Amino acid sequence: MKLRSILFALLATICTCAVMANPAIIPTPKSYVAHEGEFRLMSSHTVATTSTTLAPLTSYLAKHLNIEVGTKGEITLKIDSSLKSEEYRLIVTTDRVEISGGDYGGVFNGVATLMQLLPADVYNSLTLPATVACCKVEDAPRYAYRGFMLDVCRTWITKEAIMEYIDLLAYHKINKLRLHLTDDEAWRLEIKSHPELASVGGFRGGDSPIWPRYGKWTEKWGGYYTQADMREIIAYAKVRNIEVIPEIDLPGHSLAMASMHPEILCNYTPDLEASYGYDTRSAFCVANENNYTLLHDIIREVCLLFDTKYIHIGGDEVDTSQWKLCPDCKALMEKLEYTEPEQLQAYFMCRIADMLSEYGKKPAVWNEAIDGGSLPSNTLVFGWMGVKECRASAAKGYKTIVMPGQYFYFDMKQSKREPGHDWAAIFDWSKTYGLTLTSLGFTAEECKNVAGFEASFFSEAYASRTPEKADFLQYQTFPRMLSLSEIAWQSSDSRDKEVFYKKMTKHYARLDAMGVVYRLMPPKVTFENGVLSAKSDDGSMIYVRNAVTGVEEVYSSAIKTTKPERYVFVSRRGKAFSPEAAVDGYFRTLKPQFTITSSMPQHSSMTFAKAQGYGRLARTARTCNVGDWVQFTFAQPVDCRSMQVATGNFQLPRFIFEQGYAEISYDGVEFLRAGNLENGMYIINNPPRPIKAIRLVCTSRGNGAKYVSIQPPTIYPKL
Ligand code: TNX
Repeated sequence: MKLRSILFALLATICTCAVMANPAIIPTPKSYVAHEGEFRLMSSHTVATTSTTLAPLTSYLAKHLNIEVGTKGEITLKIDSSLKSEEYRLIVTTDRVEISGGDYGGVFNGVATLMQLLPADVYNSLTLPATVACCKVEDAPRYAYRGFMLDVCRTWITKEAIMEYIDLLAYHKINKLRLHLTDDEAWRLEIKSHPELASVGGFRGGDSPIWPRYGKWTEKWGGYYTQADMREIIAYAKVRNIEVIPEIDLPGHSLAMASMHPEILCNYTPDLEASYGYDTRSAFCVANENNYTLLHDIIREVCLLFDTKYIHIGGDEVDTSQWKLCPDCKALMEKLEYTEPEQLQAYFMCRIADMLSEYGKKPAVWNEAIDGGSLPSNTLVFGWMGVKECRASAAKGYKTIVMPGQYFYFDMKQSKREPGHDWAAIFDWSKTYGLTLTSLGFTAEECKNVAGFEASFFSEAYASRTPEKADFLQYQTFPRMLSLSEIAWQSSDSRDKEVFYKKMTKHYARLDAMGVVYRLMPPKVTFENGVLSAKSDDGSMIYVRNAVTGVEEVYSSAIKTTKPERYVFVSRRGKAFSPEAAVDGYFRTLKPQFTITSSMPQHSSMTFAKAQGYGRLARTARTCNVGDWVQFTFAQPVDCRSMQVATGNFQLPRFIFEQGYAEISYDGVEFLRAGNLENGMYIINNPPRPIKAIRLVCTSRGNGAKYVSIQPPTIYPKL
């Protein structure tokens, strides 16, 4: 008995030490050494510095600590030139806290670590006195570039929302925010020499020349940043050690520009029948000299506005077929003895790079931009398409940012039935966390050219999901952002998913205090011997919904049942929530035989038969117009609990009937009007009788796409 209690006591001591020696700091510092005792932060304490450079940081920290800036300074910040850029040392003793950094960024990193050593309400409103365990932290990042890219074009994101998001990045030592400011759907930055670019191009739909291809179709919708707004964003980010890098996406992805200024396009008359008259060409004509005059105006203003050394000038997904049809581009190719249109892109990018160098800036580009020829050797390349492209860029000697979609596109879904894109992959935090350059096959030479990692959030699927709220952006990017933060910072290549997951779940209390709507892992559901149970390991509460009655309650104990498929579980804590979890039976779908008919002709290769086989989606040969319809007719009437029929790609509200309604037939003859379409789709729950056919009827004109996609129906059986 005695021996057992001694053993217990010993174990308890070991555990406490382990916890003390390992506070859940994300990203993990190089070295954390725990010391005896604790520092007690009182409201009478002050933050002090003798460095004028650090003055903004003293206010930033004092505000979070709920104390004043002063001269006495129980908490002191200083620059120590023996430390490198972004390196820091944090010493906590019983009577003081000292943060030294190699530069502003280093001290900021120390401040961010100190905040993680305090109670979580430091992110909200810190209660004093508060304690910090004595320790010494010595730390520095692995990569100087730890970035995040935000697409503010497909979804308009306000200045205030960007600033709030900057705080979240800063807390995790992400130090670059790249703003994707122009795209096919919008132009978001004021250019004083061409004010219409933003004042007209910042809005789509309604009477705007830019048609509404994503979300909010029924209204004129959008916004833009004035140069004064942008200066505020830059300054706000700078205090938080974040550099704002602009992207002007050229020469493709320029449909918004072209909708306002069709004269930038290639010199031929396109066939606009499939797109209901909307010219969807999106690339600048390379041969038109006036284009370079316009672009010089833009580049000049962008260079003067942003103090970063790199300006991203795009270069992705250029539709070179436009240049092949253009007599002027063809003549230029001949003159320059080019054989491939990609060479024209390199020519174009080099000319823009020349403009940048006039203002002392360096070019940053997407990976395709280096395919058609060499760019200046100081170009920074962003490898998004895949690992192969990142390695190729690094092998050619370009400084490269590694961000392949299948690890770093946080607009991808986190599991099969959640919202988001899926073209690159479906993945959660663990895939991003697990990445190492060596496991991806990078050679030592290639690794030397990797300047860092970046994650991105493209916002096509956000526009239709109440963009006024931060929920979707935050849900998609947290906790995946924690993985990015960790791998871009931590010097070692060792990865232990279980250890990191435990650390994340401790960090969740901080995300709660920050008010983040993050994604929890779904509860683990098991069904054995007639007993259904659910478990979570992240401090969340589990709720269970009866799928037949719709009643939801807190899950407190295992459920005895012969129908486990009737129960759906979800975890929640703070504002965070998980996707639904249940036994497979709940998610089972029916695939009854059906045919598609339509007033619109079908696409030549993506035929209706493709969708009828429940394989891929089908396409029409042209966009829709008022009165167009698509009908799904079942061989036998279908008895089900829910049926969803849809135009458009799931989760990507484009190629759809923007507006319309559904008609339902129980006999195949008489059609009754049902509800309106939402994001191009219609869902009927608990139909009173088996369904013979559903027809979707369009009440709006085409939205600027060239076709409508048609999905096979999703049908859930009765439970
Ligand atoms: C690819 S990333 C694109 C974007 C899309 C994104 C959606 C890149 C250079 N081009 O235009 O928004 O996929 O995930």
